[in-house]
Amino acid sequence: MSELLQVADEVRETLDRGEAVVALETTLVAHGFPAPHGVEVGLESEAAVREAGAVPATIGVLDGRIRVGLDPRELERFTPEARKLGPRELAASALAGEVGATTVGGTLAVARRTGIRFLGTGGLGGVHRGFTERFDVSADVPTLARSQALVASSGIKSLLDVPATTELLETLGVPVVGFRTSTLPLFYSADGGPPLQDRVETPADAARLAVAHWELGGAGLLLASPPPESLDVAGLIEEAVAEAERTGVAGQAVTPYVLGVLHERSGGRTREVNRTLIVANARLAAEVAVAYAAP
Ligand code: PSU
Ligand code: MN
Repeated sequence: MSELLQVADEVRETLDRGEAVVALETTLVAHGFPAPHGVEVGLESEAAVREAGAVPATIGVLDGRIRVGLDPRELERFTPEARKLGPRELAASALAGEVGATTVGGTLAVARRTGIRFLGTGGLGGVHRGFTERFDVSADVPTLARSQALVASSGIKSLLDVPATTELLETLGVPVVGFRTSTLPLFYSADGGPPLQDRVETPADAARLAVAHWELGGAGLLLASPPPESLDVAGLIEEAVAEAERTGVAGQAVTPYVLGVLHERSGGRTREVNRTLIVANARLAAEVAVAYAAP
């Protein structure tokens, strides 16, 4: 295991001192944005985590190892050619010596092995639209249900079937908690989502809730924070999802395809909102991690 999993010294030392660490994924870097914007978003997210007083641990597969904590030059290797890794692909990709970009699910699986409890992302993966015809549920959800970790996101990616995903999260016992909101943020847009029963007003309250949930043997929680800038692109999403379906784009390719179409058709506006919300969620995850680590 020690051979396969390589934790950066700074991350290891910070964890050993019981201080705040936030896991970040590499799928966003490789596939969430057209190059070179993904790397910029990754670096900005790391900077936001540091500003909040935590240490970033960006996770990905390089040179036969599952790496926890990457330097900027290593981050640049996560180009669109990188393989997208959910939890099931981690081992094979490492053994094959590929460059592997971890999704939220893949990142959580590694974070769990490493003892990292906080992660920031854009929107959680979930139940894809049209799942009754063609089953497609992101491994993000079951992996979160198995990990004692809190994920800060702007809700669930609204290109998915949001009601079906919230039902599945309930089935799996994953609390969905609004951060200063009483409705679920819809990724690009702050409003219009289903009501949430639980909300918190501060990172310290979020940390307290996570601790209580974990004390009861619970596992993952989703902390849902509205995007700093809100954009209503429901029509464009319909269009892009229908187009993916028509052109036979399926499985792991759906999310990057739809995000790409949205970025293009919105004149780059979805890309800008996506960037700001990812960085804000990285910062929020760090603030909760810092509150959790505080004596
Ligand atoms: N959030 C974003 N952009 C993304 C993703 C999340 O703002 O590209 C990625 C994450 O890596 C997430 C993945 O884990 O999409 C889910 O993909 P799938 O539905 O294929 O499991
Ligand atoms: Mn899928």
